[in-house]
Amino acid sequence: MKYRFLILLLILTTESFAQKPNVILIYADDLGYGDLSCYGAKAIKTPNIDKLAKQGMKFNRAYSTSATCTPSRYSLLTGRYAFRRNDTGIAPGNASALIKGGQQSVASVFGKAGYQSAVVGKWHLGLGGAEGPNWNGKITNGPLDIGFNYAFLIPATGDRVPCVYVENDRVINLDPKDPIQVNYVNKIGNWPTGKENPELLRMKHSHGHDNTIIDGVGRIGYMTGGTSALWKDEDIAQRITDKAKEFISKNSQNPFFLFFSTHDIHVPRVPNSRFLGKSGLGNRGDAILQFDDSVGQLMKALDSLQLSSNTMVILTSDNGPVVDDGYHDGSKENIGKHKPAAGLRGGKYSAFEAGTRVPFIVRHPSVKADETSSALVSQIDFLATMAGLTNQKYDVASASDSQNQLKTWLGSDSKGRAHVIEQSGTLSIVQGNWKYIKPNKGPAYNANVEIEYGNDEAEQLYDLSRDPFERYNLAASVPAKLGELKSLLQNELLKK
Ligand code: NG6
Ligand code: CA
Repeated sequence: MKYRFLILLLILTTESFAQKPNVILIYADDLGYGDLSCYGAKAIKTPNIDKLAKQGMKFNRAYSTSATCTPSRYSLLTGRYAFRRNDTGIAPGNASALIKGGQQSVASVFGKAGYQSAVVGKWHLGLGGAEGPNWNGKITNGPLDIGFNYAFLIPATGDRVPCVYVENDRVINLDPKDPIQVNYVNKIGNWPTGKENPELLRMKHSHGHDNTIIDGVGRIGYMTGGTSALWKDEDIAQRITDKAKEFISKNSQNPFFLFFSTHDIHVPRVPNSRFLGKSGLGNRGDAILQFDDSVGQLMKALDSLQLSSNTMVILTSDNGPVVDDGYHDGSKENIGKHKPAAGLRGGKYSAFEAGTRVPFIVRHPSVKADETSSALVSQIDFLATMAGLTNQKYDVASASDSQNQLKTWLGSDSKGRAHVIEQSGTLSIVQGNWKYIKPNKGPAYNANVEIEYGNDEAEQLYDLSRDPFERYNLAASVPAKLGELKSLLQNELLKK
């Protein structure tokens, strides 16, 4: 009897070790390297994320693949650098799908491993075939067509029309008698616009965002119809957090992958009244608190379902920070001493470090808790690393830029990648401590967002170990390094 019990115990233990780990990727929008208290922020407290970092590993040299959203997300999900295509700039809200149905994605890799996968939150990778998304019917070429089993989406961004949720392949709460019409070139219908009726705005725009007014906020693009389907900006964070929690609890008995892609802290920042005014830093700070709260709720859900010890949690951001990205929301006036990029040069859109160096936290039972790694990490490796984690073969040709960096992400390799490439208006490459920025004719500075873009017709070379803020261009004085990085980048560009 006693032995039988022991054998049963042994079987149970072996089984629980053999159980495939769940994975949650928490992907913030426009969250900067210096925006979390665990990354040194003093003016704001992010207790839930700090706890995650304490239980896991923090990376201080981790990069998104691009300084804007669409290309970052494309690379993250496919394992191919978006710059290899020429159509992956910031996608309009009615763009057709960049990842076509049937194409390999990290979700299809998880699917082969027997996982249930969900994306909840911001998509911004286009939807539909060549003609774009059919907002009033079945939306093709969406997440369900590339391996996800469930989707609850903000189709593009909070500041782009249509301001409606898509669940799986349909707009939800849509009245068929009031169809949605969208146009990104000309005004459609008779709903007021920010340009014509600024007196109707509850949040004024500072640049752009003067097209159709939805819920008192001017947006990019024109829409009319679909009144019953319109979202409420102050509810978005809780709405998607609830959907994520539902997905976790429905899948507590089987392995799952959750891509929790928050709207926070992108514009328009319309935090819920629970957070409004709480950071003292304006709406941007309040949105950070809201984001931290969402993270806390998900971690609590894992704990209460006893899933924390078998779930890998990764928290990162799609690109660097911007304070005024088009609305007067009090973020600029109230920023005080807070440094969203921890003093790194540039910001969102930039070739300089602040454009793509982002927080990156991994919590996993086998990661050494409360440690910081300086390994070179890139989000491009997500697909191959997840294939490594789940022991899956995948189509290497279509994910050729992605490397299995599981050892690095779990902390046992302290070096990481040999080099990382980042896309902005130009391309940058980081190898070891050195960084090269490819010459480019674009603007050096954008006065609207008050960010240095890093474009220069001259070559730029920086030694990030001695000059982390990229002040001294060494292109002329260290020609050997310049040549090395330049040809490294050229070789990468030649790859198919
Ligand atoms: C820009 C928008 C900005 C933001 C960005 C996309 C204007 C003036 N600016 O064009 O507000 O929406 O696109 O951000 O319209 S991202 O994080 O999704 O890449
Ligand atoms: Ca973004």
